[in-house]
Amino acid sequence: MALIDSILLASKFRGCLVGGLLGDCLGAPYEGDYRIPKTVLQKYFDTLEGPYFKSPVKQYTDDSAMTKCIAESLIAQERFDSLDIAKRFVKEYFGDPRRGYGEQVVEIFHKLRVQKFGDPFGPAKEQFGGAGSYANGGAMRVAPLALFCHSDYNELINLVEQSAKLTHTHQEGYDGTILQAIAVYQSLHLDPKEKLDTQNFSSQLIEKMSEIEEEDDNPYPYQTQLEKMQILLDKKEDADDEEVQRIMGNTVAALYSVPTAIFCFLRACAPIPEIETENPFRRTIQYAISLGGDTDTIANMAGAIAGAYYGYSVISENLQKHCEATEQFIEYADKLHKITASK
Ligand code: F2R
Ligand code: MG
Ligand code: MG
Repeated sequence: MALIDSILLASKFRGCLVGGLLGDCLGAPYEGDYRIPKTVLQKYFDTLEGPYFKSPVKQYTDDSAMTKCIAESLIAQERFDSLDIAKRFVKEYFGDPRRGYGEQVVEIFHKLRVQKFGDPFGPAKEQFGGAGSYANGGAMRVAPLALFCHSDYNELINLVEQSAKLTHTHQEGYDGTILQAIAVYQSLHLDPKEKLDTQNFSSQLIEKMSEIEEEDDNPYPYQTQLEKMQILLDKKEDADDEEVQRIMGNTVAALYSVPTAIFCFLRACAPIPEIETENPFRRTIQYAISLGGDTDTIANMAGAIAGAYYGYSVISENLQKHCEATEQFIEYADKLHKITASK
């Protein structure tokens, strides 16, 4: 792993949180679409990135609303506090419920409130008849915690699992959250001036997920999905979008969206046909959205990983100006950097 100095690390913190926010805001209008023509997205991004014009900001969704809660809790408590995070989720949801939350997760917020937070982990265990949620709601909000634990891998795994289990007790739900956090962690520790070795990046993820999944009941679903990703990345001829959708998936299931987001980041290191930009961060989120399905969340997760790798300086100012709460997310990143620097 490269030695990352404090200035670069601060930029990576900002890149991660702002990158995730932009993926959410820019991907949200397309959430649920089957696939979005590359020409449509090219025009959308060119217009937003071009000379600034005044227009209503693209609003963030539940992805960033819940990310905000985790960031604010870590900043206020200077430690991981599951009860505090649960309280913030509930306050945020009831204060601003129209952010496109998952259909079932809101039941947890109701129960937590009625039960006065007696057991912050209790209601999540009752979801889906006791099976727990396997969706990507834990992964989409985990970036601030990955930043907070950037210097301690074991702490990262432990706290990320706990953060997920406030809402996602299905193995695929919390392991997907861990995978997203590990991808951010790996990106933070790499020097963006050196060419990214995509095969090495994915091999390291596979190795780490095989250790995580060793302790689970089901046989290695994420490891298997990441191995498929590696084959796609290695293809001499570009995999077409239909093949990527079919193999990686683009749904709300964590298993079919977290590895997809990682694929988007790794694939977008190099040019992609019909995506005309020299900027690899923009290419990442533009590509993620073009795959359709859970566009806000896949672009959010891909954006957080890409931002943690490239740093803030690569993210277009004009794209930022068109998104809600950018300044707030920069502030979170700076505060988290300051707290972790003094830990
Ligand atoms: N909810 C959405 N999008 C719907 C449309 C939003 C629209 N644009 C609007 O503005 O209204 N997006 C958000 O939800 C995803 C994250 O979901 P989360 O937080 O994980 O929620 P939940 O409720 O736990 O799971 C979501 C769905 O997944 C299926 N599911 C999960 N576990 C299951 C299980 N064990 N068995 C069967 N189904 C399971 C269910 O369909 C859940 O409703 C993000 O995309 C975020 O952007
Ligand atoms: Mg959303
Ligand atoms: Mg979504």
